[in-house]
Amino acid sequence: MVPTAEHLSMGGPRTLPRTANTKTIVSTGCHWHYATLMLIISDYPNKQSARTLWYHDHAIHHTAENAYFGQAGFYILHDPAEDELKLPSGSYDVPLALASKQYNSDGTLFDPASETVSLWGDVIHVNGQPWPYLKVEPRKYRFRVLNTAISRAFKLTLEDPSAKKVPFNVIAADTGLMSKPVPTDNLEISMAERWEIVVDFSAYAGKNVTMKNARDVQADEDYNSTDKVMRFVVGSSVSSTAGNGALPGSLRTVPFPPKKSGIDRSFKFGRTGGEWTVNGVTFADVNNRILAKPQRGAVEVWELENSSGGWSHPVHIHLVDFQILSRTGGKRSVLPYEREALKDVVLLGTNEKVTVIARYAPYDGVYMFHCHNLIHEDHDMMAAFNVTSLANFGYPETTKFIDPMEEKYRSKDINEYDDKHIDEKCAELESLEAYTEPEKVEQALVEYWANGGKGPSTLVTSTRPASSSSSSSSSATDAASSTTLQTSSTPPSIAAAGVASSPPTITSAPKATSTSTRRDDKKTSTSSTRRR
Ligand SMILES: [Cu+2]
Repeated sequence: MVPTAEHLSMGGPRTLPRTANTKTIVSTGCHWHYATLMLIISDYPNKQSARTLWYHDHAIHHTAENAYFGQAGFYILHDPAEDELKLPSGSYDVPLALASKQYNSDGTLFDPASETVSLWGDVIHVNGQPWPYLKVEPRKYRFRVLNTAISRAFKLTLEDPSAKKVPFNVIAADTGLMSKPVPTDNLEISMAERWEIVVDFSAYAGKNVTMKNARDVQADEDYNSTDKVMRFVVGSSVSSTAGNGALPGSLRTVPFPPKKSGIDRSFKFGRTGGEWTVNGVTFADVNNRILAKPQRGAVEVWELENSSGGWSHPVHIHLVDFQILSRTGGKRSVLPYEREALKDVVLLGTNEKVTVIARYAPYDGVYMFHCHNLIHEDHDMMAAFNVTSLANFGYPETTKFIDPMEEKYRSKDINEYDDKHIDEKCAELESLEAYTEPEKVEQALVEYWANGGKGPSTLVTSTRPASSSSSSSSSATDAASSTTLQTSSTPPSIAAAGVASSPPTITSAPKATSTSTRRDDKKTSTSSTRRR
């Protein structure tokens, strides 16, 4: 049994204001119908625009192993505006959760629990299957690509049988649709990022299209077959032409934050004394781990710097949707599709410095930001920021999530899982009235800051008494897609794509990547297990 704590990685304004618990709230194997709870608690923050969210375990110091062993899944929101675009839908809208695993010689999964540096993995999974294939029709598909790997970033390409790159369009990111489709022939996706792409297979009827991963992605360690991801086996007939038209020239008006110059805060993601740190602080440093106190609703520019040498760090900021303004110091600039997107994760490549702008709203309270290499996060590259309250705004919430260590939010042992106890717990959660009217809160904050921050400006925690409850309905939610990917046990014919015709043989399995002893900075940047 390992401790778990849920986290809906939605980054958007409605992220749960939870900091990591230090005690078990539920244990693996318990009766925990996450999706059911979502639906029962109508006030769970589903009031976001259409987007591909995901949830994963977030128990302190156990996030990597729990997510790695499967406590992760898609959580997809739809909305009418997106439906009107007539994008590929239904069986032509396929979530693809990438991962990278390492197996023991007896076929069991290697346990990353004692890993402190990175778990690269040499076996690429998609939706839980190693190197699978998917039968597709010769038409357009929407793929919601999510990287659930705990340490590996991908740079994806699609190749036809002659190894020629297949072009595609990127249409959406972590927080939903981008401004417009961005054509590309490669896609960089680091851990926890979501990028949605539309691929047109119409020119490939009867052929295979293979999703490949580049070599030498950032500073990640390569193995024999980590350049292969999955294959699309394109059939010869199309059973429906719905959603198969030309992509719209514009997808939506993305709510980018108002422009602002200057840098409000800087954070260095580094390696200090054998620990992964943010500005030299680890999450275990309870008294110092709140590194910022943005005022509620304020727009801030944060500079994120990778100062750890030969590593990359996907930085995830809870609560907010941010825009990537600049990327300097490394080999890349802001990528073309990143320019059109609002994000909740951004990859800080080797030596890179990235600036992001966001409105710290609508909720106040303590939120985390951390590296989404989950090994780094567990050891202990995570910090917090406290969005300070503005009093007297008439917010409807009866509950202030200022202190996650408040007794009523503390982890508790749960032993009763019958309907009665579940109903009681749901009623208790519903009574918190959390997130009931985010639109009103957003509006009040925008007006407040549009007036230069004047008005009811006391930066204190509201002491407003509880208001009567107001109800609201949740948006439609989907459980993880039921789309099934086949394993490659009966591989399709393969032309000259340079891919083995059966699950590729691993000729260079990972050496002991587990390093229970912490290494110093110098050693980690020249790890002897590296391919390069
Ligand atoms: Cu990291």
